[in-house]
Amino acid sequence: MDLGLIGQQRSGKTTVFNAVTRGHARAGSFGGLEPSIGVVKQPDERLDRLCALVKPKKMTQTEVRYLDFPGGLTVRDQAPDAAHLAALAQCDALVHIARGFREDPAASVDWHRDVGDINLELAFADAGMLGRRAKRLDTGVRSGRPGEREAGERELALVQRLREALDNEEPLRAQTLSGDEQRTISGYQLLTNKPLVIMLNIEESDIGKIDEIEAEMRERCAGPGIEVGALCGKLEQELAELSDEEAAEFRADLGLETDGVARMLQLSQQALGLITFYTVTDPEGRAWALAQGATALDAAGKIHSDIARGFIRCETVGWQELLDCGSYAEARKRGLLRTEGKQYTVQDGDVLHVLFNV
Ligand SMILES: Nc1nc2c(ncn2[C@@H]2O[C@H](COP(=O)(O)OP(=O)(O)O)[C@@H](O)[C@H]2O)c(=O)[nH]1
Ligand SMILES: [Mg+2]
Repeated sequence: MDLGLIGQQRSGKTTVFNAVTRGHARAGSFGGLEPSIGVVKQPDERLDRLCALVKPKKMTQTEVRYLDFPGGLTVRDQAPDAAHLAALAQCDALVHIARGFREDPAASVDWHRDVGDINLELAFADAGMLGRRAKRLDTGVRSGRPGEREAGERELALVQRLREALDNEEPLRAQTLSGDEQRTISGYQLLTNKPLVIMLNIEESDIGKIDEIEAEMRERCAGPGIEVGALCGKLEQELAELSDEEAAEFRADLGLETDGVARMLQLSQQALGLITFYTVTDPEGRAWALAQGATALDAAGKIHSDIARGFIRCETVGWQELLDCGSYAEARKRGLLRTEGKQYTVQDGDVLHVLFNV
């Protein structure tokens, strides 16, 4: 999962990036527009507890990559760099770090305005992309052979529909598209169709009001494919430099209940519509990300294509049920370890064991 950090200049993107990656980032070239890339193992308490029970030799968390670009997305006198937009288009979701701290008393803090500005920037990039596409399709339709012409006309109609949506200030993620239409635009390098997480980077003195702040954000920004949250980037960066125990203690002293970084990861996963399932046997306990609504066969395919090909059936139990039972044997005895077929819709938190034959 690749997450691209976006926002105004000096909104705290690099600060949050450093907090998330705990300084273990692969430093890109900071001179040009090359992003820094940080690979983060997603903390997962459920996996920790499952591994503590089953005691596999190895524990593997899901991985998330964060991309941090030098500069912001709104450059006052010039359009955002095309390479920057193209790199963002490769991401699975965008995380907007909005400025909510008052570092400089003279600077105005207005996260709602900033979110609007950045969304406009993304919509502008998409409108440009679709406009160029429309021009090319139009030429193709005029000169193409009859068979090609029909496909071109269909695509052109779709592109025009999307352009109208943007003109009406609707992001593409709010559009209902068929599977075919989604496939068509998947190669377009669009941005407003991506899931979006808006993280407000707040002042340390506001951490007591996080719930209130998030409620207001939800009210003003909610929409399909959008998640909102608040964190204090500077504080999270400081906490990231401590050991887990020290950080937990510090957090408790501050009355900060949630780990801002873990929360951002969780919101990203929610925006992407992903669930997590587990495979926990010796030698490895592992968490896997899967699209909501995916089947046991899809899950098997994530693990290995051979396992999907030779799929016979799977056994599954909820993570909490397994912990309550204390062992697979006990879960089986109590009838909680169920046998399911290929078409079973995997639930978030399922512990799966696929039986296969190759
Ligand atoms: N007070 C305060 N300052 C912050 C916070 N996050 C970032 N900053 C400061 O804002 C400035 C810009 O941060 P940076 O992460 O480089 O922003 P970027 O341009 O978006 O990458 C730096 O001086 C940070 O120390 C925060 O949560 N609170
Ligand atoms: Mg930066």
